[in-house]
Amino acid sequence: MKEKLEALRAEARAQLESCSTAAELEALRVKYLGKKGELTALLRGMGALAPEERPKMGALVNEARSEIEAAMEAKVKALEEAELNRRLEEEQLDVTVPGVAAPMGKKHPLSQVLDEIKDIFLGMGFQIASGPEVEFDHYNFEALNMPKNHPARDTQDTFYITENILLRTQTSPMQVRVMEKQQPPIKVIAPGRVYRSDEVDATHSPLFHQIEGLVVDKGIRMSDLKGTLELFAKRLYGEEAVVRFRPHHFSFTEPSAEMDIRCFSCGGKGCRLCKGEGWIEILGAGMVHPKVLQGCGIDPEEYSGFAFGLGLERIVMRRYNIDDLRLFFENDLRFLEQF
Ligand code: 2NL
Repeated sequence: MKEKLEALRAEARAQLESCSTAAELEALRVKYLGKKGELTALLRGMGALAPEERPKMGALVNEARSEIEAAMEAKVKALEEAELNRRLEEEQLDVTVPGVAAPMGKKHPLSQVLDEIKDIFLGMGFQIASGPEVEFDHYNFEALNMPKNHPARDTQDTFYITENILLRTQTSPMQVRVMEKQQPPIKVIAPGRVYRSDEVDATHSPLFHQIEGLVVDKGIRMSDLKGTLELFAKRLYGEEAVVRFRPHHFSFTEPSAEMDIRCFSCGGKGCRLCKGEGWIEILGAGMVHPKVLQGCGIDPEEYSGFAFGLGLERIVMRRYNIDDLRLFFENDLRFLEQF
């Protein structure tokens, strides 16, 4: 029996030595240490021994079991380490390989110029107002001195949702809301989308952008309008910019004017850009009509104000020499990447 045990130990040692996978190792564990394993079988065979032999033999079998267990444990460690090394080798990652650059988006040209214009007015102490694109007829027309059947309404092909609800055709309703809520001093700009039922072509779109401004306080005069807007033009077009004001008419201002800038392409001689005029129209403006102030709860005897409005697309088109408005809204990357 002693020889048998020695043979078993030697055999187990050799098989463990040559074993190379976890599955093989598990099979060896069952074979030698399992309930029906060979060591257990040997222990059972001890009944045949003389009683005084049994403790000695038992100790030997336990010694063999400990040895095989220790060898197995060592093998498990060795296999795990080998597996780890294999994976480290295989999954090697070279962190010095240059990455693939993700394509960078950028600001839409309309947003770039809008942000520039906002910054100019923020720098002059204006606040930025906002408001709904779906408006009441009251805010879009009525409060701006354009009652139903007023001829000025016909020039703005309005998208009506119901008889009294529409898509705003101008950004003025935001400013009407400011005046209703807040007593002067008021100094806001109101940029945003506006909608008109126009056929799409190179110069028309049912959606475009306006920026309006409004200043109301005691003693606001036409000279404040002119100074503010001339400063704006110089900030936007450069210190050399020259402006002029021409009389005009809007229902919500009186008196009203349009501001031109001397053509920055020909310097006033007349060219293709200014259509031979020498001047380019930039914005419309005027002193807020007393009826408009009154309607918004501001006393025109105590306060006066000026307002102005400009179209964003036209400014951006002239700046970058863009001849088709539709390019702004198609979001073709080949166009957008150029700004
Ligand atoms: C233009 C001209 C203008 C205004 C807009 C305005 C707003 C209020 C009261 C009075 Cl709440 N006026 N806005 C005034 C004059 C001209 O826009 O050609 N826009 C593209």
